[in-house]
Amino acid sequence: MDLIKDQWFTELSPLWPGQATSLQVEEVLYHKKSKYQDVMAFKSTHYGNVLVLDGVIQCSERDEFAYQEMMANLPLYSHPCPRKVLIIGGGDGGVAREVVRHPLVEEVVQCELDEDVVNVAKEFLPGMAQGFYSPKLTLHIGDGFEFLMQNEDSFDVIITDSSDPVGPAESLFQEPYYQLLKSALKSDGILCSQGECQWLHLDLIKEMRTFCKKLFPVVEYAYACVPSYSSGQIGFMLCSKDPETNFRVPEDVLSKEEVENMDFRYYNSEMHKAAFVLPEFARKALSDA
Ligand code: SPD
Repeated sequence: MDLIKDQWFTELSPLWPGQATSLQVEEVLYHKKSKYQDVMAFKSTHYGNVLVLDGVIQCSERDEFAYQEMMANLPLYSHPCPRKVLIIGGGDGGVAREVVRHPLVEEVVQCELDEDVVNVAKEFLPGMAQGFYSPKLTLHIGDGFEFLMQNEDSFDVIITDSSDPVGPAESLFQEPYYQLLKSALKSDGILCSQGECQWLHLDLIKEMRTFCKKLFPVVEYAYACVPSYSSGQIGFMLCSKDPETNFRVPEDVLSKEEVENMDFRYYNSEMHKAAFVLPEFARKALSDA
């Protein structure tokens, strides 16, 4: 199917039936099939450069910071000392960019399946890909499942920055993957995974929350507003092995000056707390009662 018609890219997917997001295209920068998926980057008229995988928008230069800052900092600021971090996926480099600049993080390992995505990001999304050049980061190209199996009891924080649960990322939304995440975390480890959208995928989120609750003593769902994602929102599934973790209150509350010095554009301590406050329909669906 043609993804671009009359200079408009339209994002159609069975994951959001009856609706679509369109962005006006100035120029297609890259469009090829990798070993795993269809990879496209285009320059849009109002959202900067945009990365699209299998027809679905992954990030735009205009609003990527909302997702990447929250994906990285919700777990990092919920852990008392996040020294060693693993990122699964995240081939555009935006989450890595955020993780490496956290002052307590010493070592970051990233496991991305598709090297073509990394190369496209380096060429067309340089603001995101800068994380790849940090001396704290080691990039491993390979399968996340295999990597987790070989690294038990190793990480303070694991972040899964995946695409949606169709194609290469489907298994990353299922219980066996979370069992592996659990075993790769240290005894007080925390995970944060792409948790889809409460307007579109409440049943999936419920299902994920149910199996996460079997595996972890603390499980929470948070969200951020990202205009270029379908329905304008995306969520994060957060789990901790430490029963004392309270995701809703950051370990380190940042002053206005600290937020400015870190150059955050979305994350601050108030946003951290607010991200867990859900609208009533979602709160009810995701509560135990
Ligand atoms: N519906 C799109 C979800 C995309 C989530 N992953 C984005 C990758 C950004 N680093």
